[in-house]
Amino acid sequence: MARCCRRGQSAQPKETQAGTGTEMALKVEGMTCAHCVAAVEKALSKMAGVKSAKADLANNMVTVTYDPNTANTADFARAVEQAGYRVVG
Ligand SMILES: [Cu+2]
Repeated sequence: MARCCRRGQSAQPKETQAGTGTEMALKVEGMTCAHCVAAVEKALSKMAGVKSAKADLANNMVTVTYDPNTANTADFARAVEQAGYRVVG
């Protein structure tokens, strides 16, 4: 079995307000294939208050749309790390 996923340390995410819900762009290190993208999206999507998570392998960005009253943004980096990746910005 290919070993494409790695573990890493945490970093501070950036936060921006956008329309309905709040949108946060996370730069995630370690995504190397479609499986990685799916794993990161799944880890974030299943969190309480998260409306959607969209990962872009080309630029290593993950856009999370969430309800700021429900989701704890500090947990996003932790969820990404538990999936085996690292949030770097
Ligand atoms: Cu992968």
